[in-house]
Amino acid sequence: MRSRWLEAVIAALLACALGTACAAGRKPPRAPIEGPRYAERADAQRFADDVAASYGLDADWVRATIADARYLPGVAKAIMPPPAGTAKNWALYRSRFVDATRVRAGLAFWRDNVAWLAKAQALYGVPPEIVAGIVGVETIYGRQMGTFRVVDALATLAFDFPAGRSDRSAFFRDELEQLLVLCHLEERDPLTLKGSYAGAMGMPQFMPSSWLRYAIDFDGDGTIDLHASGADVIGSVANYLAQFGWAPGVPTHFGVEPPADAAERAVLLAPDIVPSFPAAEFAQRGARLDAAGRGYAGQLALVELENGGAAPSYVAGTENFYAITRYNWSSYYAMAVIELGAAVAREAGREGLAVSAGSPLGEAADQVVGQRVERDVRHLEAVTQLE
Ligand SMILES: [Ca+2]
Repeated sequence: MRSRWLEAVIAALLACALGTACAAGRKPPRAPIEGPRYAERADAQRFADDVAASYGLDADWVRATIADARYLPGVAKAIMPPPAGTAKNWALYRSRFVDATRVRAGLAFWRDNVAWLAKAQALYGVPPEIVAGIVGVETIYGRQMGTFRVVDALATLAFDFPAGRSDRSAFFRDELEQLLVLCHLEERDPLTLKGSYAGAMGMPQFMPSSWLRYAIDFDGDGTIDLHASGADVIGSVANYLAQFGWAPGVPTHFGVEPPADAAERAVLLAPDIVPSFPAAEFAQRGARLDAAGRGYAGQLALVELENGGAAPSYVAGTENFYAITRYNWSSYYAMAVIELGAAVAREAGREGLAVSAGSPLGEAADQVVGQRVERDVRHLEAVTQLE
């Protein structure tokens, strides 16, 4: 059995090496090349039995689901880190994510969802430009949500995590487990869900565990739809950031010139993106904050963004800059979200699409949000009981 499995893997890898889809690099191919199913893998079936027993799920359903999952060579390839020596480059990163196409798509998303953006801001304190920035950087507002079957992607990374980088198979086994729980609770077919090579789903690219814990039915139609409902996407992203410490009314960052003295600069850079110093200490160590930063009462992080061979860029990040990195652990990501969101908000302002707490959803929608909160509480109770 094992040798047939290996033969199939080799055949699939060979097909990948010859195909143009995999040659495109880290972008997911349109039609992923499929390797063998996990039906014959004893470890995968043991996993299925364990999950079924742990959560009281239908063992036949779990076994059949895992048996249908396929090894995807493109997924194993995409999870590998960029080649050693690839210089970080904020200017290049920014140009990929803050461009005219994305801003235009962001404006359309904003226009379609202005009342939901307002509602999310009122309920969670997360500004519309941050929610819009995240959805834009993740998927260009739903245009690139991933073409891999999530069960295939997660099974590949759970059972055949590639050698050559730190092993994260335990993380992906957990996510595969959470996918099964999610599909059981929400009565979804796990064999039809599509996502990224890492198993992230929908417009906001939620992993199954995040979907279970933070996704909400913001429009109250009875289902959480992160693929097509702008309302559910907006409510879920705002809820996620709120749960990870978003502080309403606090800016994400301030302008700063770093200390000229290398030793002082090193002290401020040491905690990386964790806000660790008051404005006064920035000043004592020779950093020059802008006027708003000098008056800020909270802690700050000196964030350095490399620009390849050119001089780095710096910002002073607040707890809200840090909150955005809980969505994706990268200061480059957070800065792209902030700048794309700001660009979309500027365009929306020009069109008179300002979001204010008073943007009307209407009484009926307010009632729906109330019902939603009750349903979310029941949903969370169900998840907690399963755990
Ligand atoms: Ca919904």
